[in-house]
Amino acid sequence: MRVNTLNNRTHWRAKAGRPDSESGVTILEMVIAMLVLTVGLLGLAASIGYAVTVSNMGRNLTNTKLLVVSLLEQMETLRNTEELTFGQIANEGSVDNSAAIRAFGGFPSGFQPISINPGPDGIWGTSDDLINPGADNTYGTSDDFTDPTWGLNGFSREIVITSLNPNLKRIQVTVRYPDAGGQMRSLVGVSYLNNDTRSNFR
Ligand SMILES: [Ca+2]
Repeated sequence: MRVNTLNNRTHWRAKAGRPDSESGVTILEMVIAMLVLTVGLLGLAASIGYAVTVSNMGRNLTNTKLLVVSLLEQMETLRNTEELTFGQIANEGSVDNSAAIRAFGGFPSGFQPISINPGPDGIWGTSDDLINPGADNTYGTSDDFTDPTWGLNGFSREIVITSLNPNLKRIQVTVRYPDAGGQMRSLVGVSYLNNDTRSNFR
Protein backbone atom coordinates (compact mmCIF):
# COMPACT_ATOMS: atom_id res chain seq x y z
CA MET A 1 0.00 0.00 0.00
CA ARG A 2 2.75 2.36 0.94
CA VAL A 3 4.66 1.85 -2.26
CA ASN A 4 1.52 2.64 -4.27
CA THR A 5 1.00 5.99 -2.53
CA LEU A 6 4.53 7.04 -3.34
CA ASN A 7 4.12 6.06 -6.94
CA ASN A 8 0.91 8.02 -7.22
CA ARG A 9 2.53 11.15 -5.82
CA THR A 10 5.47 10.90 -8.17
CA HIS A 11 3.15 10.52 -11.10
CA TRP A 12 1.12 13.58 -10.10
CA ARG A 13 4.23 15.80 -9.77
CA ALA A 14 5.57 14.72 -13.11
CA LYS A 15 2.29 15.58 -14.76
CA ALA A 16 2.11 19.04 -13.21
CA GLY A 17 5.62 19.88 -14.35
CA ARG A 18 5.19 18.78 -17.90
CA PRO A 19 4.23 21.52 -20.34
CA ASP A 20 1.06 20.80 -22.22
CA SER A 21 -0.07 22.30 -25.50
CA GLU A 22 -2.21 25.01 -23.83
CA SER A 23 0.64 26.64 -21.82
CA GLY A 24 2.86 29.60 -22.98
CA VAL A 25 2.66 33.39 -23.07
CA THR A 26 -0.46 35.07 -24.39
CA ILE A 27 -0.28 38.22 -26.48
CA LEU A 28 -1.91 40.16 -23.67
CA GLU A 29 0.78 39.04 -21.25
CA MET A 30 3.46 40.02 -23.74
CA VAL A 31 1.90 43.47 -24.32
CA ILE A 32 1.77 44.06 -20.56
CA ALA A 33 5.39 42.94 -20.17
CA MET A 34 6.52 45.25 -22.99
CA LEU A 35 4.53 48.10 -21.48
CA VAL A 36 6.23 47.61 -18.12
CA LEU A 37 9.63 47.42 -19.84
CA THR A 38 8.91 50.57 -21.89
CA VAL A 39 7.90 52.55 -18.81
CA GLY A 40 11.09 51.42 -17.10
CA LEU A 41 13.28 52.36 -20.08
CA LEU A 42 11.58 55.75 -20.41
CA GLY A 43 12.33 56.40 -16.74
CA LEU A 44 15.95 55.43 -17.30
CA ALA A 45 16.25 57.69 -20.35
CA ALA A 46 14.75 60.61 -18.43
CA SER A 47 17.16 60.11 -15.55
CA ILE A 48 20.15 60.04 -17.94
CA GLY A 49 18.99 63.34 -19.47
CA TYR A 50 18.62 64.85 -16.03
CA ALA A 51 22.07 63.65 -14.98
CA VAL A 52 23.66 65.23 -18.07
CA THR A 53 21.85 68.52 -17.39
CA VAL A 54 22.97 68.61 -13.76
CA SER A 55 26.50 67.70 -14.77
CA ASN A 56 26.64 70.57 -17.31
CA MET A 57 25.22 72.93 -14.71
CA GLY A 58 27.94 71.89 -12.28
CA ARG A 59 30.66 72.33 -14.88
CA ASN A 60 29.59 75.88 -15.74
CA LEU A 61 29.35 76.77 -12.06
CA THR A 62 32.82 75.34 -11.37
CA ASN A 63 34.32 77.24 -14.33
CA THR A 64 32.62 80.44 -13.14
CA LYS A 65 33.98 80.03 -9.60
CA LEU A 66 37.49 79.66 -11.03
CA LEU A 67 37.00 82.81 -13.14
CA VAL A 68 35.91 84.80 -10.07
CA VAL A 69 38.62 83.49 -7.73
CA SER A 70 41.45 83.81 -10.28
CA LEU A 71 40.64 87.49 -10.81
CA LEU A 72 40.51 88.20 -7.07
CA GLU A 73 43.86 86.42 -6.68
CA GLN A 74 45.31 88.42 -9.56
CA MET A 75 44.65 91.63 -7.60
CA GLU A 76 46.60 90.29 -4.64
CA THR A 77 49.44 89.19 -6.92
CA LEU A 78 49.57 92.60 -8.66
CA ARG A 79 49.96 94.20 -5.22
CA ASN A 80 52.49 91.67 -3.88
CA THR A 81 54.74 91.78 -6.95
CA GLU A 82 54.30 95.59 -7.09
CA GLU A 83 53.39 95.36 -10.76
CA LEU A 84 50.71 97.88 -9.81
CA THR A 85 50.81 100.23 -6.84
CA PHE A 86 47.95 100.06 -4.35
CA GLY A 87 46.61 103.32 -5.81
CA GLN A 88 46.55 101.81 -9.30
CA ILE A 89 44.35 98.85 -8.37
CA ALA A 90 41.14 100.70 -9.19
CA ASN A 91 38.39 101.09 -11.77
CA GLU A 92 38.90 103.42 -14.73
CA GLY A 93 38.68 107.02 -13.60
CA SER A 94 39.75 106.27 -10.03
CA VAL A 95 43.36 105.24 -10.69
CA ASP A 96 46.11 107.02 -8.74
CA ASN A 97 49.26 106.83 -10.91
CA SER A 98 51.22 109.30 -8.73
CA ALA A 99 53.56 106.74 -7.10
CA ALA A 100 53.77 104.46 -10.13
CA ILE A 101 56.62 103.75 -12.53
CA ARG A 102 54.29 103.22 -15.50
CA ALA A 103 50.78 104.55 -15.96
CA PHE A 104 47.80 102.21 -15.75
CA GLY A 105 44.31 102.95 -17.10
CA GLY A 106 42.39 100.89 -14.56
CA PHE A 107 39.77 98.19 -14.78
CA PRO A 108 36.74 99.12 -16.93
CA SER A 109 33.37 99.39 -15.17
CA GLY A 110 30.31 97.40 -16.19
CA PHE A 111 30.11 93.93 -17.67
CA GLN A 112 32.95 93.15 -20.07
CA PRO A 113 33.77 90.10 -22.19
CA ILE A 114 36.05 87.56 -20.52
CA SER A 115 39.07 87.00 -22.74
CA ILE A 116 41.20 83.86 -22.80
CA ASN A 117 44.24 86.19 -22.87
CA PRO A 118 45.31 89.17 -20.75
CA GLY A 119 46.35 91.34 -23.73
CA PRO A 120 49.49 93.52 -24.06
CA ASP A 121 49.43 94.79 -20.45
CA GLY A 122 49.51 91.22 -19.10
CA ILE A 123 46.65 92.02 -16.72
CA TRP A 124 43.28 90.23 -16.94
CA GLY A 125 40.12 92.31 -16.85
CA THR A 126 41.38 95.44 -18.63
CA SER A 127 40.16 96.96 -21.90
CA ASP A 128 43.02 95.50 -23.98
CA ASP A 129 42.27 91.84 -23.19
CA LEU A 130 40.80 91.08 -26.63
CA ILE A 131 43.76 92.55 -28.56
CA ASN A 132 45.37 89.84 -30.67
CA PRO A 133 49.09 90.47 -31.51
CA GLY A 134 48.50 89.25 -35.08
CA ALA A 135 50.68 87.09 -37.31
CA ASP A 136 53.98 88.44 -35.93
CA ASN A 137 52.87 87.50 -32.39
CA THR A 138 54.20 90.84 -31.09
CA TYR A 139 52.02 93.43 -29.38
CA GLY A 140 52.23 97.04 -30.52
CA THR A 141 52.79 96.32 -34.22
CA SER A 142 50.52 97.30 -37.11
CA ASP A 143 48.92 93.86 -37.49
CA ASP A 144 47.38 93.90 -33.99
CA PHE A 145 43.59 93.58 -34.04
CA THR A 146 40.67 93.17 -31.67
CA ASP A 147 39.70 89.49 -31.64
CA PRO A 148 36.14 88.90 -30.38
CA THR A 149 36.65 85.13 -30.66
CA TRP A 150 38.89 85.34 -27.57
CA GLY A 151 35.84 86.17 -25.46
CA LEU A 152 34.30 83.21 -23.61
CA ASN A 153 30.96 82.59 -25.30
CA GLY A 154 28.05 83.71 -23.11
CA PHE A 155 30.28 84.81 -20.22
CA SER A 156 30.85 88.37 -18.98
CA ARG A 157 32.50 89.89 -15.93
CA GLU A 158 32.18 93.04 -13.86
CA ILE A 159 34.90 94.36 -11.56
CA VAL A 160 33.94 96.89 -8.89
CA ILE A 161 36.75 98.27 -6.74
CA THR A 162 35.71 100.46 -3.82
CA SER A 163 38.16 102.34 -1.63
CA LEU A 164 37.05 101.87 1.98
CA ASN A 165 39.94 103.87 3.45
CA PRO A 166 43.42 104.87 2.20
CA ASN A 167 44.75 101.41 3.06
CA LEU A 168 41.82 99.11 2.32
CA LYS A 169 39.89 98.26 -0.83
CA ARG A 170 36.86 96.10 -1.42
CA ILE A 171 37.01 94.16 -4.68
CA GLN A 172 33.82 92.65 -6.07
CA VAL A 173 33.90 90.39 -9.09
CA THR A 174 30.65 89.26 -10.73
CA VAL A 175 30.65 86.70 -13.52
CA ARG A 176 27.52 86.15 -15.61
CA TYR A 177 27.33 82.71 -17.15
CA PRO A 178 24.79 80.56 -19.01
CA ASP A 179 23.48 77.54 -17.11
CA ALA A 180 22.72 74.23 -18.82
CA GLY A 181 19.22 75.41 -19.74
CA GLY A 182 20.61 78.53 -21.48
CA GLN A 183 19.40 80.80 -18.67
CA MET A 184 21.82 83.52 -17.49
CA ARG A 185 23.05 83.30 -13.92
CA SER A 186 25.65 85.24 -12.02
CA LEU A 187 28.17 84.50 -9.31
CA VAL A 188 29.63 87.22 -7.07
CA GLY A 189 32.91 87.06 -5.18
CA VAL A 190 34.22 89.72 -2.80
CA SER A 191 37.68 90.13 -1.33
CA TYR A 192 39.40 92.85 0.68
CA LEU A 193 42.85 94.09 -0.26
CA ASN A 194 45.05 96.02 2.15
CA ASN A 195 48.01 98.23 1.33
CA ASP A 196 50.62 95.92 2.78
CA THR A 197 52.94 93.64 0.83
CA ARG A 198 55.51 93.35 3.63
CA SER A 199 54.16 90.14 5.10
CA ASN A 200 54.65 88.46 1.73
CA PHE A 201 57.80 89.83 0.13
CA ARG A 202 59.84 91.97 2.51
CA1 LIG B 1 44.73 93.29 -20.19
